[in-house]
Amino acid sequence: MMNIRICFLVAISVRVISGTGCEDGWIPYAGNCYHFSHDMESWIEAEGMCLHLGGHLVEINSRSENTFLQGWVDMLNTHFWAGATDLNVRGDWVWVTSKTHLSNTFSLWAPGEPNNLNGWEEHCLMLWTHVGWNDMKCSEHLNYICEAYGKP
Ligand SMILES: [Ca+2]
Ligand SMILES: [Ca+2]
Repeated sequence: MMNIRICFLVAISVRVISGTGCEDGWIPYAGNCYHFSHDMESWIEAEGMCLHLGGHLVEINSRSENTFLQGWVDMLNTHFWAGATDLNVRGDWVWVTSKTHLSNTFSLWAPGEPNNLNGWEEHCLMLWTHVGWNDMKCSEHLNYICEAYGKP
């Protein structure tokens, strides 16, 4: 009887997890799925890893999506790459997935950012714990957030 009960509970919890529409290791939010990496990569390598996993580096489209993401970044207490860059045209930040220019859409840089600190060629977007959006050298190795639309 005990075994049957345990099996029943396991079956229910499996159904709840799959009911989110996200694979293991992905967190659901507003219909999309998000993966916070355990490994650290350069920005380019991070985008490659996200593609491999069935998503892209995260594109932050709204204040509510940003609040959700920053909450996890703060809780995990780790900096994470996100999917925007001005590598093509300096100062013209673009989301790599949609090709939308940040000047035409939602953006929420931390005060004083992007600052291209010390002429360090900071051309990739990261989410900084308890601070927010910062431009960072793309060759730095950071954790990264992937986003998949629907089920990855
Ligand atoms: Ca998004
Ligand atoms: Ca910066």
